[in-house]
Amino acid sequence: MIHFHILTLFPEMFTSPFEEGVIGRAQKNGTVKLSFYNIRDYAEGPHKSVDDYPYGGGSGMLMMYKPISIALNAVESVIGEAVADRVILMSPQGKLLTQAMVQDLADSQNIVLISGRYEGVDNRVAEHLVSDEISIGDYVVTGGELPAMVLIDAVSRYVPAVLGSTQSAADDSHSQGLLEYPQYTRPSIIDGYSVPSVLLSGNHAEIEQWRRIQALHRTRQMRPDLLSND
Ligand code: 4F9
Repeated sequence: MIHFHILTLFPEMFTSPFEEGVIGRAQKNGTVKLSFYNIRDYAEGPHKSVDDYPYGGGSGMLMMYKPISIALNAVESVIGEAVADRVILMSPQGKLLTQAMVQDLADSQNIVLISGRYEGVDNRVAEHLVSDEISIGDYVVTGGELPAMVLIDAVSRYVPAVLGSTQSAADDSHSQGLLEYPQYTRPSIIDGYSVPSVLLSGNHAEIEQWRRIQALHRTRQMRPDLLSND
C-alpha cells in the first residue's frame, strides 16, 4: 500500500486520469491511496491569498510559504505519528526523475507531493519544508500537477500487486538501463511489412539474443546518453 498526499490548488485535475486503468483498479482495491489538500483551504485572510509578488521585482507571482506549511501540518495529522517518507516539490529546478528513483520511491508508505502554480514557489519551501525537489524533464509546464501525476503513475506501477502478473514492470524500457526491444503482433505481414523472421522461429534462445541486441542498438541510436558511464 502506498499513500500519496497531494498539495495543490487544483485537486480536480487529478480525478479523471486516475479513475481509469491500472491506477483506478489499484485505488479500488486499496493498493494506492490518493489524498488531496487544497492549498487554498489553508490560506489566511479575507482573500485567502496563496500568492504574492517576488522580492526584488520580476514578472509574475510566487506561491507563499505559509499556506503550504499549514497544509503540510494537516498532512501530518492525517498520517498520525508517522512522518511522510518523502516530501517532494515538483520543480523545474529539481533532480531529473529516473526509473531508479521511481523504484526507490515505490518502497515508501507515505509520499507528499507539492504542486506549484504561478511563476514558482517561495524558495524557503524548497530550503526548509521538503526532502526532495524533482523534475520530470527539462521543460516548463503551467504547474506542478501534471508532473505530480507522472510521478504518481510511474511510482504506483512499481508497487507490488498494482500491475498484474502478466504485465511485469521488470521488462519495461529503462528498468534494465536500456530501451525496450521492438515488439510485433499479428498479422505477420501487413502492407508488405513483415515481422522479423526470428520472432516466428520458435527458437527461444535466438529470440532472447535478438532482443538483447535490438535493445542495445535502439539505445545506442536513440539514447546514447543511457550507455555512457558518467
Ligand atoms: C515541474 C516542470 C517538474 C518539470 C512546475 C512549472 C515542472 C514545473 N518538472 N513547471 N511548474
